Amino acid sequence: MKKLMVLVLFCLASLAAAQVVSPIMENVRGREHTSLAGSWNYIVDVYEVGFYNYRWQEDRNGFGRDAKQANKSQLIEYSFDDSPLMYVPGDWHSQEEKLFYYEGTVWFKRGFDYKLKPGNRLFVYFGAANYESITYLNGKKLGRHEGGFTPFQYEITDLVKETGNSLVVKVDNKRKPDGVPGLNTDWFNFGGITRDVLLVEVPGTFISDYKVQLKKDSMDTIAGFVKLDGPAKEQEVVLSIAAANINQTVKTDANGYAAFEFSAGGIALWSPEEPILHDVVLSSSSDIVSDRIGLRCIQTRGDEILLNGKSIFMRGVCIHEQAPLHDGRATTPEEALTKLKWAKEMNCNFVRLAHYPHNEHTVRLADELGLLVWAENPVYWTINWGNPDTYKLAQKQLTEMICRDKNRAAVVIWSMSNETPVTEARLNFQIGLATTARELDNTRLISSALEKHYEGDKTVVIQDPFGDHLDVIGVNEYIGWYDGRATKADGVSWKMAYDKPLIMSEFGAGCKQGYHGDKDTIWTEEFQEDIFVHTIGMFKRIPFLRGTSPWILTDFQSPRRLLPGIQDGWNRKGLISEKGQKKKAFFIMQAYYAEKQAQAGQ
Ligand code: GCB
Repeated sequence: MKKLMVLVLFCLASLAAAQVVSPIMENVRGREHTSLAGSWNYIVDVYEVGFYNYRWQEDRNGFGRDAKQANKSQLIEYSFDDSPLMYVPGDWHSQEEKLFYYEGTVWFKRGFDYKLKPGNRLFVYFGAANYESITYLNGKKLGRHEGGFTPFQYEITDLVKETGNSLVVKVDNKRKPDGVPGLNTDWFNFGGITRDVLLVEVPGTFISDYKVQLKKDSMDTIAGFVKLDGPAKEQEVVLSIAAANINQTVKTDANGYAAFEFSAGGIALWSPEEPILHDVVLSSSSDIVSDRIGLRCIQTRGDEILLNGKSIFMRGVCIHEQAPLHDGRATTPEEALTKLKWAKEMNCNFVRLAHYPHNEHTVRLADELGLLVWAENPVYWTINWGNPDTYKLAQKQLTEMICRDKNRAAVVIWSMSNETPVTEARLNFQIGLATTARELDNTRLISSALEKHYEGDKTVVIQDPFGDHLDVIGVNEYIGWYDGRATKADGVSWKMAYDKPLIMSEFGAGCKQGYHGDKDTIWTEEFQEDIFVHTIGMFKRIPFLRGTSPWILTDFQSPRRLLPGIQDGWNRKGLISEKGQKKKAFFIMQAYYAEKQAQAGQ
């Protein structure tokens, strides 16, 4: 009975998600916007006094009120204006030494002036804040958002003043057993307002959301929708793609929604070799928004992955959102570009953006550069599978990720999770997520990085009941590192229970760049290199292998990695060090991918 209840709950939650048009506006940078990047005042609030202190119970907004002393005898025990400054977007650990290991609440405040044009509407948009945030404008609570890697927005049309606005954000990065991710990860829990904050001005009725992509399994039919938000919901919206002579008019219904489907025969398709993006313009009588959108078809056939009808091998690498050349979270497009260019230099056509949704600019750059993307929901290792609230949170973050990136041709895989041990509760949870993903976007492939097991000591078997629900099977393996020595790979063969493509979504070994020795000495570049050599030898014997993404492009900070003199707080499995120096294994992957590229004639 309990089992049934859980399933019913997941199904209902999935159905609810199917109604969701994006909770955030599509293509926020394509609108009139003002960045609030810069110095914000901050208050470190270890004891949560800004929120729970009895003095604030009157309105429960505490520090959110940004109170100022009204007379010289008034007691107010905080002051944003006299507090130190920190750069937003950014994490607090890399900006203030005292906060390096801090996990808790920090309050941020930024003042601004804004002259809103009559009839227009204003939103404050956050690219992400890790992990939970509560936002206030001029003393009024706008809302709460949970999940550290996806965007959220609040309308502030009726609250904004021409001068002296106070925007306060409480950000709390405490890890929680019921959170997504949960208590345990292998990356640094960077707290802060880690992505852009924008003021976005739009007309009274505006084009809030749209999807312009090829229809599932088609190479010449565009299918999608447009959604208006505001009082004038029933309008004609024109979709034009000038380069392809496309001009389609649709009429939105009483909900401001119109679906469309039309032929775009002969339109140039996007691929890693030719990452063609079309200028797409959507215009209604009150609004106009343009975007650069690629069109491509991704499918599977048996154990093959087909891009625009052609079988491909995905030459990838995993990437964390670690800054490429220093401590801290990567926050700028330049940093994202540095890392994606390293992937290109390694002859990649694919990046696995692990283990959570990365910055929108990263995905847009992948579109421009021609890199296929595996985008991942932060369901990592073990989370509280039995808790319906944890499920809703995972589903919400998945929804926010898919809504944000649904127009990016580069994204070909939605990954539900990473290394989640098989149990029944976990299976129901994940089936619910896969169902949601398909309902929201049936044009992309669904995957997950699964675990595998051995039959005897020479046969690796991939058999996980969740595999039945995936289009592409992802598997992480560490032969030579966590699993025996490098030469073990020579005698191992692989068996899979599905006629589906396999991506080896992780493999690798730790090494300190510049530390040399023989191939039997752990942490040397030679030890890591040797593991890659044997692993690649093994890959060549797996007939259903359709892609690989080694762990990982660059060394990244992780509080689990403590070995003095070697790790010092960094996971050292990077192919490139935290200072941008390439390790020997980088060149092994580069050569393997050059060979794969030559075989494919690309
Ligand atoms: C894994 C995880 C990844 C870790 C990596 C490691 O299997 O998926 O998040 O960082 O192993 O270095 O152990």
